[in-house]
Amino acid sequence: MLRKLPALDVEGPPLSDPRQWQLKVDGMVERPRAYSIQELRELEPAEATMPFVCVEGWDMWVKWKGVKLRRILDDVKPLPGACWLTFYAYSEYTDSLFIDDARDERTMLVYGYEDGDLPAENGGPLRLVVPFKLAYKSVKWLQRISFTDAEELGYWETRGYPPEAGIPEETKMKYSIR
Ligand SMILES: Nc1nc2c(c(=O)[nH]1)N[C@H]1C(S)=C(S)[C@@H](COP(=O)(O)O)O[C@H]1N2
Ligand SMILES: [Mo]
Repeated sequence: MLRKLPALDVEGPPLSDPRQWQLKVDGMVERPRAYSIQELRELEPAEATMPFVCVEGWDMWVKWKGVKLRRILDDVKPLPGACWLTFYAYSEYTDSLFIDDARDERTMLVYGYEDGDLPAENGGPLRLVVPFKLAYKSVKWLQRISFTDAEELGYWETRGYPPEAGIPEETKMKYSIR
């Protein structure tokens, strides 16, 4: 039995109706578009139990369900020079990823958790999960992804946390994270 995932955030869940939720994908792409949660659920699903490591000193295995982010890249077709992605929550919370990390097999847009829907307190209806980076990269309540030619520092990164968000070596060993 896995431990329950804590709810840790600066803003708390939005009040908006999940059925109205949209993910917009824009910026330096050939085909900007929006997805409803239903449209994301119709794409090939991915399920994986992966480590989740918070900078505050907790880490655990979590079973997620969603779609691989690379599938979205195949749809929108990043333009040459689009090397970074910025992820926006409904709030002022943001973070960014280098495009190679966005294409990594393990990077997911998540709508399911432990065989159910992703709870609102953990970022439902939709969050990013980047299991090989510290969890502040894993933006909850994801509403927009924008492709850019430069790194845009995230909420915690403008407040002093490292933009690489590397997981400490001993924790990487514990979970065999490459
Ligand atoms: N929108 C939003 N996403 C966020 C955060 C936040 O404050 N707001 N906190 C991050 C941090 S620091 C952690 S550890 C994880 C916690 O995810 P959980 O609440 O599902 O455990 O969410 C990340 N994503
Ligand atoms: Mo965190």
